[in-house]
Amino acid sequence: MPERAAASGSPRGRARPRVLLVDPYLARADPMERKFVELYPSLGLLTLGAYLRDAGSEVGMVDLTFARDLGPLRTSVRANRPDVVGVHTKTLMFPRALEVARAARAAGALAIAGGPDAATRPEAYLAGGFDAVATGEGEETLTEVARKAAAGEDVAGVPGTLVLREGVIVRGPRRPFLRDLDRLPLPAWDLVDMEEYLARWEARTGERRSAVLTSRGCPFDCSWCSKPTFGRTFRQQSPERVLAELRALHDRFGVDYVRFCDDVFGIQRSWLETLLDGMIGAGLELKFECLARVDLLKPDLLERLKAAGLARVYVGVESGSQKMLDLMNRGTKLGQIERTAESLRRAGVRQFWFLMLGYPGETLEDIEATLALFRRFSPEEYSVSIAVPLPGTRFYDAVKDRLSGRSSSTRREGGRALLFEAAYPQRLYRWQQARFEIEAILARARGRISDAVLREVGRVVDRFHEEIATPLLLGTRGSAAPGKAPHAAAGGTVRPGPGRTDSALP
Ligand code: B12
Ligand code: SF4
Repeated sequence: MPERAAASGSPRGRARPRVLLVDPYLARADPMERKFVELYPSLGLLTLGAYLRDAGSEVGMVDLTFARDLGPLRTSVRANRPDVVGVHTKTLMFPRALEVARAARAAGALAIAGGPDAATRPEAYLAGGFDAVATGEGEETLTEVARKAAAGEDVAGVPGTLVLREGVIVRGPRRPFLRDLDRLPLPAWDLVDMEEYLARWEARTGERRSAVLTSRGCPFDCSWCSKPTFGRTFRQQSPERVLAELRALHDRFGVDYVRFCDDVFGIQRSWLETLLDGMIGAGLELKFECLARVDLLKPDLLERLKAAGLARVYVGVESGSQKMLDLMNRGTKLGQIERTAESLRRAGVRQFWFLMLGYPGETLEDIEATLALFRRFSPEEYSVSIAVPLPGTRFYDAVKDRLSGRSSSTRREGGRALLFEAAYPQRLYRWQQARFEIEAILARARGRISDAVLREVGRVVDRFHEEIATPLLLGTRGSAAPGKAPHAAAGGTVRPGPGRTDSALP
């Protein structure tokens, strides 16, 4: 097991710690990139960079997003001799993050991992060669680690970190969350090639798009949602601080389209209204998109959002069955989904629906209800994934004895792998996903092909589904009637949990 010597820092005695931040995402190595991934620089790293600079560190960054391989990292580590190499992690970057750690350690730097994946499974990162893992919010943790490493002091016990000492994990105390997000500096955009990101967006959409985060955390409590870094806290910047960031992006980089990356955008109505008024008043003429909940997107609010530039909304619809929404502890009603989908359609705002199949308790009838809802509203964009039990969630706890042994789907499978023993076999869910795709194709063909033809194709697909595909995939052809969910009992249910915390809500 790789461990650093006792001091666990490079005693270079520098007055100013030297930190190299690394985003190990390599777009060209990601088969999903062209299809789904929307490229933005990591806001986590840009904020960390700005914060560390303010605290007196020298900060560099290697953003591998557009690189061919790890070459730029190796060059930078050799040239800059950093005290600390800080690596951002998401689930699918794990193997490359370990390679970065090896290169950092070979150059005598302390390798520390942070971000959602390292926070979820820190042990794997320590066992894989990292000297330390930061599990929560990184700003103060990394500042302290950098100072200690540059001074040659041991970083064991720093709040918010884990390290290995003689094969045993030493966990520092939990670090409290930052109280006032307005104290965060603007992201250090100069650390990445903003023009490369913006030019790619411009070539693809005609817009110069950038990402902005206005809050951290989410007070809701969906049973399958993993919140590894910010937990169930909810903190937000003031509308004035958000406006300052929007103005800077507009003035410095010509940004004209913003993606608000908040888990849920505009949780507090009064806050949102102030921000929208400010955006209209500032005359920046930005378009924007965000992720919203159907219970918060009231029709009268939608008009104001539209006036301020709303162009697209990601909506967590998840299921067309109220029973399933309740089992997921979504806290949303079918009526709210229908009302929101209708008003978005009337307002001409693009909708991107997230849908989920295979959640415990779901029967074939529930899937039919989801497809019927999808058919009724034909969202412009959507993703239908098979439920993924993420560690640390009630969903995971409920199925942990029935896991397939794989922790995530491969990038190529992208949301199509069944990672636990569910009510039905994986092939059945994949066929159901295909039905949504067929439905979307038929919806797109509307207006170009006659309605009668489309109806007939729909009928043929439904008959194929009922009489051939389902019985065949369930192995019940010629026995049980399809649609009756013969294996449903195996799915079990997840306790919906204690209900959502509305304390931060208007
Ligand atoms: C925007 C976003 C994206 C953008 C990424 C843009 C980018 N370059 O980062 C896009 C659309 C590309 C994306 C893709 C994916 N995403 Co995403 N995404 C988000 C989202 C909504 C916001 C990220 C963000 O900006 N956060 C704000 C910053 C400030 O937080 P942060 O990055 O966590 O950083 C803080 C700490 O984690 C820590 N920290 C971070 N890095 C480091 C490094 C060091 C050294 C230290 C000490 C600390 C530290 O300090 C930071 C400041 O406090 C989050 C949800 C969320 N609320 O975070 C999901 C989230 C990160 N995504 C997630 C997932 C699953 C994915 C995908 C796998 C989805 C998919 N199926 O394709 C892909 C993965 C792509 C990949 N490369 O591997 C999960 C991560 C789960 C996991 N364990 O990895 C999240 C948490 C959503 C969720 N709850 O499921 N995503
Ligand atoms: S609304 Fe639900 S799914 Fe979305 S971030 Fe909050 S808890 Fe997670």
